[in-house]
Amino acid sequence: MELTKTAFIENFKKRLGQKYALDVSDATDSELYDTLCSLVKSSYSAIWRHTWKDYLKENEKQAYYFSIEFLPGKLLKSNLLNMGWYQLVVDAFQELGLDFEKVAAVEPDMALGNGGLGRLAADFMDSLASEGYPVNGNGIRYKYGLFKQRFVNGYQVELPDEWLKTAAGNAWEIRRASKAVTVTMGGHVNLVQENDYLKPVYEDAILIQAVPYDVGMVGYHNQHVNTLRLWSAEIPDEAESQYPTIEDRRQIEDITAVLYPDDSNESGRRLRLKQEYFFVSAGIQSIVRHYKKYHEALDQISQRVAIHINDTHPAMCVAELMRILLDEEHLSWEKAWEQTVKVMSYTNHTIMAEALETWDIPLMNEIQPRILQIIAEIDHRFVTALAGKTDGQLIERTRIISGGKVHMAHLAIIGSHSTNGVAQLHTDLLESDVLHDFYTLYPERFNNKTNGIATRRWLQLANPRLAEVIDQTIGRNWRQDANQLQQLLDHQADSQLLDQLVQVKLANKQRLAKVIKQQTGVTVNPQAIFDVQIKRLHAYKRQLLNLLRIIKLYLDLKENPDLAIVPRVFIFGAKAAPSYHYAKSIIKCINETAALINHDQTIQDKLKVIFLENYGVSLAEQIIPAADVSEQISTASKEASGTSNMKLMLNGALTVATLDGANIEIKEQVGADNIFIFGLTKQEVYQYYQDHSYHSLDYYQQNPLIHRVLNTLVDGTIPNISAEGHEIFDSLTYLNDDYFVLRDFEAYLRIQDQVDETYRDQHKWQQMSLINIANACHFSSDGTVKKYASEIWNVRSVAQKGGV
Ligand code: 26Q
Repeated sequence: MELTKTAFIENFKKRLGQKYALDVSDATDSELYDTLCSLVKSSYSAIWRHTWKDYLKENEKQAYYFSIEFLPGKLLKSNLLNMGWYQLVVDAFQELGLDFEKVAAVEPDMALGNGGLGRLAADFMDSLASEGYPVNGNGIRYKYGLFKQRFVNGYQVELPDEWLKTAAGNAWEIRRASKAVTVTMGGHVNLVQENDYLKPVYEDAILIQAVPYDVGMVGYHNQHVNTLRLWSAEIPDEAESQYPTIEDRRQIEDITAVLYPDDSNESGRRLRLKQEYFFVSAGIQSIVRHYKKYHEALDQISQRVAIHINDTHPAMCVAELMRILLDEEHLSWEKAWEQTVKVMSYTNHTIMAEALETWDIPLMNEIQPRILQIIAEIDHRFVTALAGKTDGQLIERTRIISGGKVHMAHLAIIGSHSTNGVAQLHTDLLESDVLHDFYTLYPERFNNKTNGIATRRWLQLANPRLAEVIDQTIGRNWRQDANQLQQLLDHQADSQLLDQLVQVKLANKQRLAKVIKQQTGVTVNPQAIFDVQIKRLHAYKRQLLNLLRIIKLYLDLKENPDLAIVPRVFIFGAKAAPSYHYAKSIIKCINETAALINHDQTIQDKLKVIFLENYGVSLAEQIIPAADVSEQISTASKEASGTSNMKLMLNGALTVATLDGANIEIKEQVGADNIFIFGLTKQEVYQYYQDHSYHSLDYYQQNPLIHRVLNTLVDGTIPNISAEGHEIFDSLTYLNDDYFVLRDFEAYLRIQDQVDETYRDQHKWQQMSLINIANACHFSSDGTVKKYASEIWNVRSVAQKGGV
């Protein structure tokens, strides 16, 4: 792949001429983008071919990461970086008189995920390729990704994300019609005795053509390209005549039309279950077909194949592999089950009880009757095997089918050899509480894998200025091995370096200030503290705690305009699920508070509140490098891990945090002096649950400050929120404040005072920032996937690392 700038320019001009019959000076950004992608793609396609051919030659065990969400964002820069072309292309574009950033901005975000879980899957794909693991992704090619968010009168409005309709389309995918499989859904099934097995005979079932679109996942400087395979639902050619009406066609095409927004409260949507079975069945069929091409014995499949179930959404993998091994390959139940459990592993991403997925039995029967039969048989054998050996109530609590519902987490745990949480505290809670019954049954299956982030995207690409300063300080090896970032710890006293960190942060804040000006019209002062909370809008994440403090500061400044506070710009980015009424009310209240404060001349530059529209991967890449303060303030025990905490830390922000999720591990890494911890602990939260001694109304009635702040929600101080303000007021008082916002309020104020005080000592602040950057390497997803590979999947790295 050695390439010179001159050769690249020549290739580029030639390709542009071939594709569009244009000279560089006449082409649009979109045409330039498309040409560049096409060059990149043809350059890695030979490596891509070799990668999977080598797997075969070496008879490598391969793993498949099944996830209903992948959230890669843009891929151009990431591919250029990983191929070692980045700087060369930037230079070449400059020589051609082209604006590389403008051309790169043409690419639509691939937003096939909601947030943490989908982005984690994308960071894992980057790390798996970069570490040379034979691991491929399996998901859905949604026609519409996560909705686009607009604010109208301060309210969230959702628009469709038509990412495939943009001029650029998806330049990275390859449609592989030849690899299509047929997914069977609906109808009825009868088991007919044939020779020595039962043959399922389907009646009135619908056949769906599952067509894979493959996206290359390019490893960093290692000649290794894995595959992200995304499935699209189509009408099978041979069945064209069976689907005469437009309605029938739509039924099929709808399956992969839209990504469901994270909505843990609403369940039972038939289309969602169809999506789950569709990509599970397509993926498993394609794995088995591939396996059979090169291996004989399906009763040994676990030696060559591992399948990962990312949250419960793909939990039907267990039943689908059983179906194929039983119905199509005629293995005995015992053999099939033994292999299935060895093949499967499962990650849990939530402890919120209401988010644990269940499906009504009649619905499951309607979507795929054979799968329900198999799940019922797994359930029956589970109960029978335990009967008499364990407490009957424990069996009732852990069985897969109960109360008229199929419990997907139970299916995933019983049908796999590994269940992991995503941060130590989360795993502890699974073992001691949420999944305690399963832990008593299968203690050896439980393990922790703390989440991680891809340092290539979140530092090298998002923050090139910081990356360069790091290069100058410790050399470039950290680009290949994130652990080297720890060497920065030897430079804590280097005041020249600390000054450089200030300059980098300032430049990044200026860049973000431009984005803010463009999007909101508000001018922010880059000298102020940039205080950032970016994550989905959820009651447990407590954006409200942040808002109440902002209101308090506003009231203080109105009372005393000369109050000496360190100026702050509060920056929010968050989408609310369209049906999550309460979360949308919080958005409205933040927007109205922002309007009030930002337009109040007396406040000047001391306080600004910015809620950026349409938070997503690309916006995160702009915000994170500019952050001074990272808000990680969920109610202790509720945030399974969090990953924006890791990204912000890596970019030198200091964390204000509760002892929740991975925040605890961040604290362990940087030390208590280099993070701002406050609030209830998990133990204290659980104690309140036990003794019911929390009465939030008392805090409102007895604490004058809380009284004054909450009143602004209902007394007209903040305009245009009469309905929303009352709704939130009531939730915090009469409805007893489920997430302990009022309980943690004063502790939050105190810790934020400490933040101010520390910021005034810039030397101290920059030192703390450096310690955070250095220790963020513990949260590199390269390290995380190595543990998945060796401790769960038993796959090995097959690529040699290249240079930096
Ligand atoms: C549920 C029902 C119907 C439709 C969709 C859903 C749905 C979709 C997405 C439910 C949940 C999700 C996503 C959950 C998620 O992102 N969880 C986060 O996972 C991160 C990665 O492990 C953690 O860091 C976060 O703590 C966790 O909240």
